[in-house]
Amino acid sequence: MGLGRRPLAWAVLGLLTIALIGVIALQAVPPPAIPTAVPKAAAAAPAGSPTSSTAAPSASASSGGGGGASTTINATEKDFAIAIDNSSVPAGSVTFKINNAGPSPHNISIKELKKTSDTFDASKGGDFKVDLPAGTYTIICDIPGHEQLGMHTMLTVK
Ligand SMILES: [Cu+2]
Repeated sequence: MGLGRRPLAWAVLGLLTIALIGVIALQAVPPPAIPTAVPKAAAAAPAGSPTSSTAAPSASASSGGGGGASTTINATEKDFAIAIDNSSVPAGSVTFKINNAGPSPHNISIKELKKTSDTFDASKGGDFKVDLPAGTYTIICDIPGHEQLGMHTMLTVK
């Protein structure tokens, strides 16, 4: 009677072992799946735009303040032309750094405002500081005849 039962017992044990391995294997698979699912759910929550959209207005508000700017423009004059290195500047204090590359004496004048710098001889120069509101200005040399000979250029202030 022991001979008949033992093969059956081994077979049952074998099936139980296979079943146990199968259960262990099935249980081993789900754990990796759960960790990947949790990060996705966690990542979805921060993506809720209300928090990220509130950050953008505060960043643009900090850059909004723009008051009296102070700008320098290098102005090189010669017979007969004016070259400025910046033709579009913010409203506010503007300093022209004048260099007369000669040979005639020259100056810098804001035609619309009738504001004129000192006149500099050849190889001389100096600063000419003016307060410019927004607008479009004609920069000339106001020595008679020089504008007509070509000493004029445009400056945009905004
Ligand atoms: Cu001139």
